[in-house]
Amino acid sequence: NLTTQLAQVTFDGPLLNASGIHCQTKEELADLAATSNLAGIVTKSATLLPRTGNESPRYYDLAYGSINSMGLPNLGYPFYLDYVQQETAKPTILSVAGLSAEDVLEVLMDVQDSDYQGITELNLSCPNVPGKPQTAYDFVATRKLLERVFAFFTKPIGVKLPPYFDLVHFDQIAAVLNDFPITHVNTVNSVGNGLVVDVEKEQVVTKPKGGFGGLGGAMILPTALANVRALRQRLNESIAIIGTGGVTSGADVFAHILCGADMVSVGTQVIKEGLGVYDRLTEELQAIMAEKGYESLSDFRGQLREL
Ligand code: ORO
Repeated sequence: NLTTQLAQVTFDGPLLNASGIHCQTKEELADLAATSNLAGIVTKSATLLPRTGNESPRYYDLAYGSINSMGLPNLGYPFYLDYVQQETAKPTILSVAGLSAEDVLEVLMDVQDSDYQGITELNLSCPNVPGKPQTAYDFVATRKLLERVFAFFTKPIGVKLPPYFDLVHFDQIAAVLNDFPITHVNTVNSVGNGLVVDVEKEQVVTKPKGGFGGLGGAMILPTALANVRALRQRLNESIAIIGTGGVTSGADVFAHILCGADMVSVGTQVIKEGLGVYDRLTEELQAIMAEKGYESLSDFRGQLREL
C-alpha cells in the first residue's frame, strides 16, 4: 500500500513528475495522465504571460545528471489553470511562478477566484531567468510575499524551494514558513548556477547566461536529501514535504521518504529514461519495502537513524 496524503488529497502512490518535466503542453500533460505509477501531475511553472524561454541549447544531459537554463518557457497561466480544472485522471499540482511579486499575486488572485480546489505550488526558486534572483534566498522578501499571498488566498498552497547549504539558512527559511498556513514545501529545485565545461571544445554546454544553469540528477541527491531532512526537522508537522532531486532508483525514493518526504518527484531521470521510469521506481521501492517488512510508507517515513 503506497497511498499518501498531501493537503487533504489522497494520492495512489508517492511519485510525481518534477515541475518542468514533460508538463508544458497539452500533449505532454496527456502523456502524464496516462502514465502508470505516476500518482499526480505537476504543471510547468505558469507565469502571467506566455514565455518562449531562453535561447537553445538550454538543457544538457550528463552522465551524472543534467544542467538546464530553460527560462520558464510556458503557455501562460490561463492554459494551466484551465487544464487543472479539467484533468480528472489524477490529482494535480498547479505550479505558479512570477517575474515579480505583482505578477504572482495577479495569477494567484485568478486561481483563488476560479473553481480549482486542488493544490497550488508557488515556485520561489527558478534560477534561470536572467536578472531575476531566486526569491527564497531572500528571507525578508519571501515573508513579505507570503504575507501578501495569504491576505486573500484560502486554497491549498505550498512553495518550491531552492537548495540551502548552511544550517542557519534552514532555521531562517523554516522560521518564515512556519508562520503561514502552507500545505507543503517542495525541496529542492535545481542547484542553481552550476557550470559544466566541455574540455575538448573548451566551452560551456548551454547558451543562456554564459553557460550557468540549474543542476539536477544523481549529482544532487545528497543535497536534496539534506534539504528534506533538515526541513522535516524544522517545519511544523502540518507542512508536508515533496522531496525532489537526484532520484534514479527505488532506493533513492526510499531514502527521500526515510528523510521525511511525503511524496517524491522525478525530473532528470525521466528525460534519460522516459515515462516508464515510474513503473521501475515503484517496483524497486516495493521490493525494498517487502525485504524490510514495511507495508506502508508511514512505517519508515522520517525514521532515518543517526549514529
Ligand atoms: N528550471 C529549473 O531548474 N527550475 C525552475 O524552477 C525553472 C526552470 C526553468 O524554466 O528554467
